[in-house]
Amino acid sequence: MATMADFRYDKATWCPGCGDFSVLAALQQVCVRMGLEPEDVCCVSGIGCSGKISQHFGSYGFHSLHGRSLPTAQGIKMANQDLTVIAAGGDGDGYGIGVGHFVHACRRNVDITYIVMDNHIYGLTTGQSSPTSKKGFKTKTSPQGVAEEPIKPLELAIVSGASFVAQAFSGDLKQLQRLIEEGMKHKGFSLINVFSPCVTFNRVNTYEWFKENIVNFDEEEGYDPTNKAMALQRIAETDSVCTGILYQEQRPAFHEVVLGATEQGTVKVPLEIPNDEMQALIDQFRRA
Ligand SMILES: Cc1ncc(C[n+]2csc(CCOP(=O)(O)OP(=O)(O)O)c2C)c(N)n1
Ligand code: SF4
Repeated sequence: MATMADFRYDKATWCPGCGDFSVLAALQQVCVRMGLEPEDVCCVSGIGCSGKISQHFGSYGFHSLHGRSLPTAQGIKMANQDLTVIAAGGDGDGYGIGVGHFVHACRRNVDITYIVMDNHIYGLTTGQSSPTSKKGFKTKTSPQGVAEEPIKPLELAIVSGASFVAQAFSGDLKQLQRLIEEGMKHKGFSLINVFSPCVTFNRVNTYEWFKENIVNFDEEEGYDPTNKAMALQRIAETDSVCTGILYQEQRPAFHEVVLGATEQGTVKVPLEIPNDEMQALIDQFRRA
């Protein structure tokens, strides 16, 4: 059985105190707890400090292009449903350049888990505003304060059809682990947006700030994560500063819909095409 050490690869190069350390540790612990082996898992990331997670995590990995972790991860899952596929990256990566892929992944419901390390800033490129930066936040690219409204990833995910939407905080490792595990067990697309403070470039959304402001829906009496209207209303009431399983619904995963129960992903299909099938294909083109 695999141990934490089996899910370690190289030494993480994040700044001391970066929230991403907790996300990596939680993912490693959950994989061990779920009895997975490194060869059962594939971690796909985009570009950014957070995107380095696929180098630090000791499973199959793919460090994809900026904003492109989701199409890559979905392709891997469709090719091989036996793999547990994790996509991971930052708020800039996923909700900026990658936001179109995000919306389509939500409605498609491919059985992957998407972990976004949301620090409300671009860390790797040294502190520009990101799509989740709050209005008025002063950064290198917004010296007078961000002028736009922020993207709301939780609401966007829910209205786009995501079947599992959760939010966690790097400062609460226990809940973070539980939510990642629930997301990985969920059959379909799961988003875990993690408040993961950038201690170097974001001096506003700090650990202390999150601790003071977060409302934990897992502990809220009467909160029903299967009630979409309630989820949207309560998230808005906390200005999205909430944690827990926020929304969950059961519906078939994409591979079950398009491949059916008996068909397998392309990785299991023999490489050779029988001559008669090839001839039929050529004839079809000749007729066209
Ligand atoms: C096509 C393209 N555009 C821009 C960049 C530059 N770039 C690299 S990382 C990044 C932002 C990363 O921010 P975020 O996703 O929030 O991750 P963090 O570093 O904060 O973890 C940008 C703009 C790039 N690598 N590729
Ligand atoms: S710059 Fe920020 S996000 Fe990047 S490693 Fe350092 S603390 Fe983490």
